[in-house]
Parts: sequence; structure tokens; C-alpha cells
Amino acid sequence: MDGRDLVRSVKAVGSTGAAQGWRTVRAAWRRRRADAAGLPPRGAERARVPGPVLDVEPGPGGGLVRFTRSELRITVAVNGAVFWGWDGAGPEPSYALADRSPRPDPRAVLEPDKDGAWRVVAERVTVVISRNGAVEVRTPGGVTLRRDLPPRWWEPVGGGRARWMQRSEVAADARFFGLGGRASGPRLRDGTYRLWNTDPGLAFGPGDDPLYITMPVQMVVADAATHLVFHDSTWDGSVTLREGEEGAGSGHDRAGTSELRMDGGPLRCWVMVGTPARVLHAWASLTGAAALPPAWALGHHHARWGFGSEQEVRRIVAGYQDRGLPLDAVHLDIDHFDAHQVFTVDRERFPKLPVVAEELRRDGIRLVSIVDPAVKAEAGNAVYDSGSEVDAFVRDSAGKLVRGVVWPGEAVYPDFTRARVRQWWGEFYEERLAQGFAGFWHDMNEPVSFTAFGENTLPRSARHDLEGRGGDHREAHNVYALGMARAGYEGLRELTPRGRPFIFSRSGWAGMQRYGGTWSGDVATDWPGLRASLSLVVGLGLCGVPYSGPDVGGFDGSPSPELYLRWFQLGAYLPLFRTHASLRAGRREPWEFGDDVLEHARVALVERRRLLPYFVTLAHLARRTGAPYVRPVWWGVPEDRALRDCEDTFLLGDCLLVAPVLDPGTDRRAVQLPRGRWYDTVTEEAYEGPAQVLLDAPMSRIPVLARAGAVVPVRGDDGSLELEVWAPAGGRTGGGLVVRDTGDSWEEPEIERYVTRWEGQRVVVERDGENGPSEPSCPVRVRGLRTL
Ligand code: NBV
Repeated sequence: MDGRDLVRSVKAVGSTGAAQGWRTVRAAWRRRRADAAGLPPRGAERARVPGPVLDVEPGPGGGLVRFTRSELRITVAVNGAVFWGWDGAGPEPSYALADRSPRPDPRAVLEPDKDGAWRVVAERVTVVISRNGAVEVRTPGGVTLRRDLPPRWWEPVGGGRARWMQRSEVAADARFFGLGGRASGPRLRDGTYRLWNTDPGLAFGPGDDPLYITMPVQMVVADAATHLVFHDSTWDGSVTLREGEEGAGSGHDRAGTSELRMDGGPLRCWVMVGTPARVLHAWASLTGAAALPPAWALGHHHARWGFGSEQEVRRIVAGYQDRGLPLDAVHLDIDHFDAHQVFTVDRERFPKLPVVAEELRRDGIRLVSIVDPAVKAEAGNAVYDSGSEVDAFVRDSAGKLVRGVVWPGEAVYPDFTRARVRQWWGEFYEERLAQGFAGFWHDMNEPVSFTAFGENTLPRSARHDLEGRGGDHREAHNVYALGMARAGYEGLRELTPRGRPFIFSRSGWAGMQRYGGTWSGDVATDWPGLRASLSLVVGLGLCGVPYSGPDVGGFDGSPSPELYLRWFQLGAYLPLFRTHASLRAGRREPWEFGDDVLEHARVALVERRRLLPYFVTLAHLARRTGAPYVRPVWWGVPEDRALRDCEDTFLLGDCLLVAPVLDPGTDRRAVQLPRGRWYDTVTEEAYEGPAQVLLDAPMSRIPVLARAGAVVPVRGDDGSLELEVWAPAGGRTGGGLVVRDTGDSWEEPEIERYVTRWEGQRVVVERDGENGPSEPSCPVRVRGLRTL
């Protein structure tokens, strides 16, 4: 039985063993009972809208606008982001913000506008507040990007938490992206998207929503400008999107709409306006720089649920080594735990884990450990005992421990919304480090509890600390994994102050990039799954989470050799490049699919290793600028509508354009090129964009193009750095950035800037520095000369 089946049968109280089945029934029943007691019905509700404006109080960066039944606080911050909050909401406290909220821009002030409205004029944006509480975001040139209608609240007649709804209009030509990791994107089509982190239970495909990472972050791309809007509430909610339509001469435009409904939490939002790069830069300055993965984490990882023993780990590693296939990390799943209990090792099957880890490390291979949050509820279990001492676990409204059912059986859940608990949890990574693990893979942290019916998570009434403010699971659920990531990250910072922690987490929320990355969870092993896995990576990048990648080959079942290979070829160009699969799924080692696949996979692995310096550079740039490694093709030209709708091609940094094969039986594919000259990196053939070109995509490779003028740092044959320079188009110049970093230290390497240009018949490459141009510090190879 594989994991899919296990979950399915556990859910259905099936055949996995009566004991586990009954536990899930009990868990479901307990949850219902807890919610019935902890969440009394709301009773009659009253609706409220702000009503007409009363008066206005200018303040730093904006001010306060008072309406009959609410007030609006609006501030333009120094990073150009606009904040507004209703009913007295300010930017803090917030799980998304990395620090205190940025200072107000003293030059922005509230001033009267036409028809009794008010406005704040800032350098990059103008915000107009109508007399009944609509808020309009405009470009400095006056084009409306977004119009939020007056919000509406519903409150229990006797007082209490308000639910609310915010309806917004965007340009008729606008496209929506983001909302976390969505399988049906990256362009989010008409529909309702829930904001509630969810383990779909079974391997997912494009039709499954929501998934593990949801966040109220939308990137809206229109001709006039791009903007990012973030509604800072962690509560359960939903967003209904409807793209607009242009009249095209035969009628009026119909605006696009977004309707956000939240079950609670403050009605407050941030808006950033500009180019995609500028918007994500502002977003990163608000929510924090992305953690920098150690260089090895940008190589190839191999995982499997069910290696089952040290011998098997060694056998797989030898399989890579004997065939000369690059491998940088091996991941151990829950089957290496003792009775599925986190922070333990099954000593019978893994008797000498630290020795294995040391041997692998000598060969340049790191061990990564899965970490599940749930703790077996049993006295004598060290994690449970020490957690009980510090009162670490989530309790219900009656003060009793909340018990769920997960792999170790009946389990309790650390409350990661409490600082003391995060610290306690972070200390356990010492045990993992002692076992020789160098990286951490957080799983099941939506958090999951198997139940016989209904939602597979904690009761909504479960109590959480929420940093001392107190609240229930409805507010804490979406940030549970974020707190777990923080706990792990901060623990590791203490334990290994000189190294960069490597964590990637299945679930998360806005700001999770501060602690690490993610992967795409249990994606279905079929062609739609392959497509969905790319959608997640692109969408998450646009939400500020730059490091992610799928289970290459899909999580369940057995991919055909063709599907496996196409997934492998895609994965080689994504930040996290990891083969992984479920317990009884077919194998995922590259040699299991025949000689041809092995040889083509080898090419992809070798190319990934060759591109490692480029990936390292992209990681540093993501950290410093907020720009994801993987970018939609419209990144530099968001006004190009054809590109906005192109979802099967992506940019890897500024230099490369990758056109994966996402359909079976393909040996050529259409590729949409942004403007400029592009070279096929294998044939060196040049193509001029903007254009749609038909390129060869034989089984041996997917089309990858380099931008003319690009300077790509690569690993030369002897392992040292080289610059691969793609000839600029005639009369044009080019350039690129290089960050040298081969390890995991905290030293900030400088960014080397290179420029390239034609000098007569020669392409010249120079390093650009404060003291003028100088010779590049490493060998240069110019390509793309053949076709001129
Ligand atoms: O730990 C087992 C799996 C893991 O392999 C996978 O990557 C996670 O997404 N885990 C889910 C729990 C079981 C899922 C059926």
C-alpha cells in the first residue's frame, strides 16, 4: 500500500488496521465536540459599511479619514508601499512583516480631491479615497490600477469578531497571479480560491485547490502598471477572481474583479506599484530577504519515502557514483524515524547514521532530514515529555491537550505561535545535526491530523498563543508552518552560527522566504501534474518565495520513461531540483527508465552542475532584490499581452529562457520569445523576438535559449568559474552579474558586474568597477558567433 492509499483508507476508516481507523474516527468526533463547545454559534449578524466621510486628520505619510461607521488609516511608506487599514487597524502586529513596518514617507500627505474625496500623492502612486470609502490606486500619470469599493463587515448583534468582504475592480486587461502555490496557474483564471493551507490528502493535479501554501497576495499585471496587493489577515478566507474584458470598439470595457471574503482579522492591506521587479523588491523589503540556500542545495537532490535502511541509501548513492551522475543531497523520509517519531532514528535499520553522513559528506553529498511537527502523545517519548514540561502543545478551549492522529499514532501539536515553544523546538535540531543532517524538510505542517471525515487539521476552536494575544486555530492555522520554519531557522542559527540553515517547508505563508523555501508537495504523476508543478514554482516566486521545485517524476505511481525524463529536464532548471516519490511508488532513479533516459538525464544533471554558479548568483540576487530565479516570460515586458498569457515557458534569471516539454509525444514546440535576440544554447541558432518560433525538442533536451549579450557564470571542466558570454546583437551591448560563493558562510560576497560589447569583429568582455573597466577575473568563452 502506498501513501495515497494509506491516507485514503485512514480517511475512510479502512483497512490500515482497526486501531488507526478508530483513532481517526475518535479524532473527528473529538474535533466536532471541541468546536461545538469552543465556538458557540454567532447568532444574528448586522452588516456595516463605512458610511459618508466625516473628517480627516492628516498625519505622516497620509493620515486618518473618519467615516460615520469606521475610520481609515492610510500611510505611504518610504519604500513606496501604501498601507491602509480600516477600523483602526495598523500594520502591526503582523506575521508577514520581517521587522517593524517601514517609516512613513514624510512627503506624502492627505489633501482634498474633487467631489469631497481625499487623496495622497506620492512619488510612485496616488491614492484617492472617495467620500463613501472607496479607495482607488492610480499611477502617477492618473491611470486607475485598482478600485476597492467600500468594504462591508458583518458583526454579531451582541458584538464580537467581524467577518468582512472587500470587492475590488482592476483594469479590463489585467491578469491575476499569486495567492500562494496554485496548481491551475500561474495565471489565475475566473474562480474562487480558498485561503486555508490544505493537504489535499491525495496526489494533486491542476484541479485541486487549495493546497499547502495559500496567502492573500495577488500580483495584478496590466498595461498601465503591475501592482501587488497583500491583505494582511491570517484567517480563513476566499478570493473570487473574474478577469475583465475589453469592449474592443463594440462596447464598454468590463473591469476585472476580485472579491475577498475573510472570516476575521483586521481589514488592512499593502499595495505596491511599478514594474514586476520593483514591486517584488518592495515586497521583499517589507516581508524580508529570502534565506540564502547553501551552494550544495542548488545541486541535485534525491529523496524517497522508504529507503528503509542505510544499505539502501548507500546503494542508491553508489548507483549515482558508479554511473558518474552528479548528486548533492540525499533526503531521508519518515521511515528512518523510530516508530515514526520525529527527532529519533530507527537504530536497527540506520545503526550508524552519523558515519554514513560523514562518508557522504566526503563525497560532497549532504543528508537532509524530514521533520514532522506532530509529537507522539506518549509518556516516555522524550519530545513529548520535554514539551509537556514547557507546556508546548496546543490545547482546546477547556484547557485539554488537542490530540490528532498522524504517522506515530495519537499525537499532539507544538504551538509555534508562541516564542518559548519555537525556542524549545529549535533546540531539537541539535539531535539532527549530531546525526549528520545538513538540511531540513518540514512536512505535514498545515498541520495535518488524519480524520475520518471533514477537514484533516486541528479543531478550529483549538487555542493558540498568537504571540501572547491569544486566539484560536482559525487565526493560527495559516501561519502554523511559518512559525515552525522560524523555530527551525532560529534554532539552527543558534546551533550553527557560521553556516546558512537549509530548510524547505511544505506549508507556509507570506514571509516564509525569510526561513527557507518549499517544494510542490504530493503532485500527481501524470502530464497535468507536470504542468501544475511548474505553475506552483512560478506563482510562489511572484509571492516572494523564490526557492522551490517539484517532486521530479511525480509523487505517486510510476511515470512513463518519457514523463519522467521531461520532468527531469524541467527540474534541472528549477531552484530545488529533487527526485522524490511515495512509499510504494515506482522508482525515481535516472537509471530505472532505460539507457536512453539515463543518457538524457545525465545531460540534464551535468548541465545543472555546469550552471551552478549561475544558480548561486540567482540565489544572491533573490536575496538582495526579491526577484525570483524563475520568472514569467513577461517579467521585463508586462505590457506584452501575448506573453502575459504564456504559461509554458519561463525565464531563469535575466539570461536564460527555458521552454520545458509539458505534453507527451512532443519533438518540437512553439516558444514565445520576448523582444531581442535569443540563441538556442545547443545549436547556437539566433532568433529575433518578439516572435513565436518553433523549436526542436527531441527527447535528448528541452529548448533553452540565452539572451544576446548575456554573461552567464558557469563551472568550467576543471571546476573553476568561467564566463559564458552570448554575443550581443550587432551594435548592441550586454552584461551580467556574478556572485561567487561556493559554500554556506554568511560573508556577503561582492556582486561582480560585467559588460560586453562589439569592438570591430570581436566581442569584448570587461568587468565594470568603481575604478573603471578591468579584465574579467576568470576565463571567458564567447558563444553565438557562429550564426553571424
Ligand atoms: O513523509 C511521507 C510523505 C512525504 O514523502 C511527502 O513528500 C510529503 O508531502 N508525506 C507527505 C506524508 C505522507 C503523504 C501521503
